[in-house]
Amino acid sequence: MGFRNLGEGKRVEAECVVSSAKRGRDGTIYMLTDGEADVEMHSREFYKIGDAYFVGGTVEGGHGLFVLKPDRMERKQEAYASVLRKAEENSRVRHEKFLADGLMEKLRPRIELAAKKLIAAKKLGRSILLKFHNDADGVAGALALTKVLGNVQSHQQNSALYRVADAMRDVNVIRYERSPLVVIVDCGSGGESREGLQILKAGGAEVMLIDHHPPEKGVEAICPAFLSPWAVSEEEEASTYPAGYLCCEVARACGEGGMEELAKIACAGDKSGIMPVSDADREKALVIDYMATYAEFGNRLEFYEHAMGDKELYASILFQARERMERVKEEVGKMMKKRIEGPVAVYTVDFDKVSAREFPGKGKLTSRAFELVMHEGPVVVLGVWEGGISFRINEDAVLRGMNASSIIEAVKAKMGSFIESGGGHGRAASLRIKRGYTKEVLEEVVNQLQASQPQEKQALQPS
Ligand SMILES: [Mn+2]
Repeated sequence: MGFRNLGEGKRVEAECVVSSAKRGRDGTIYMLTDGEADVEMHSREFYKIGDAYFVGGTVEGGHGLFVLKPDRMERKQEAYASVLRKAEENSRVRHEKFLADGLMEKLRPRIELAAKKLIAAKKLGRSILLKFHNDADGVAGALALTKVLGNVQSHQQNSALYRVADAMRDVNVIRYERSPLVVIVDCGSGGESREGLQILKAGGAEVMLIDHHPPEKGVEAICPAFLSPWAVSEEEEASTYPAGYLCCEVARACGEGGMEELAKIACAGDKSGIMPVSDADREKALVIDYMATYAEFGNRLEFYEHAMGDKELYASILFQARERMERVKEEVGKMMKKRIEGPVAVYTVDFDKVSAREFPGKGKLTSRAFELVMHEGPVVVLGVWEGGISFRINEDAVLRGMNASSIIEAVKAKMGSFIESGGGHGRAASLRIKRGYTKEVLEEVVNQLQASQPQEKQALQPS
């Protein structure tokens, strides 16, 4: 018999978890939850938040203010999982979303599952590690989740992949926690992440993945909560639902208000058109991108909140970021070379000749170059530097069969020993190349793009 329908003098026995503790006038005031309901308990003993017990006792008090007077309190850690599961099932979520298009309707159960898990995790004082990608989308998503979770441990992840090395570090962080939940935002599902996730899971973590990068096969099975538009769609459009936006929907489902701004920053940062964004949203995304490029691994979220709230700092970063963008745009334009005439034109830009330092990063530089030619019919732009190639492909070219991740897979299959890692979306992706082999790999990429050119007869009419 649990903590529901308490009454004065009633005898209660239940498996429960200590969900909070605060100092009272005479000892500690604990809150116990059995996953369905809560009850207060006053005690001079020490009980740790997150520990599971079997409790027996009598209810005292009345008028809805009941306190449990225990006569039995026994550690029973094996009860934790079932109390947690009940708490998740009993979490109430809000159903209305910012967007209710076909894809989002299909994603609704996954959003609500993520929300229930976060509500229950918060309620049970569960240990949470929040990992977020180092760009505006990842940061906006993580900020949205902290509105629900409060001050949890958060680490910036300076890669879209979740590598084995990341897993090793994270397993070390969580190894003394019981039932840790690791939430990964805007990274971690793409190619070469599965092995890392597998190790993270083996290290004791429950993994919640909130990402919109095309997932590597087998990733979903590792994550009890897998919130990815690719889970419900195989179309390229799945990539246009940014992870930060998905996090805002999760936060809303948890009952948080005021998520619209963060959702729009995520959309502005990832150049997604699913929500209308203003110049102010774009500015904020630019400021976060700039900061995230310079921030070290493991950087915490408070840093971003602080800068967004500090007018002088914000204005100064915005000024620097814009100035850098402008200068780089000019240089990039001069450096672009057409490698293939068409039907799908292919351009390359050698970034080793551009004076950009860390910001904008190579992906953003490629986007700048892409913006200069993206309206000139079907195009592919390759940003190239020693050790990497970044791909941008416009809609017209995708319609003609060009796909960045397929090209990358073909190149990997042919010269895998030169490739460190590679993957991404169909329209935007990147390759990391072993030092000294960039030229050879670029030639192969260009050959693949040549081989993928549509035959004149099959070429689509311009839409
Ligand atoms: Mn993203």
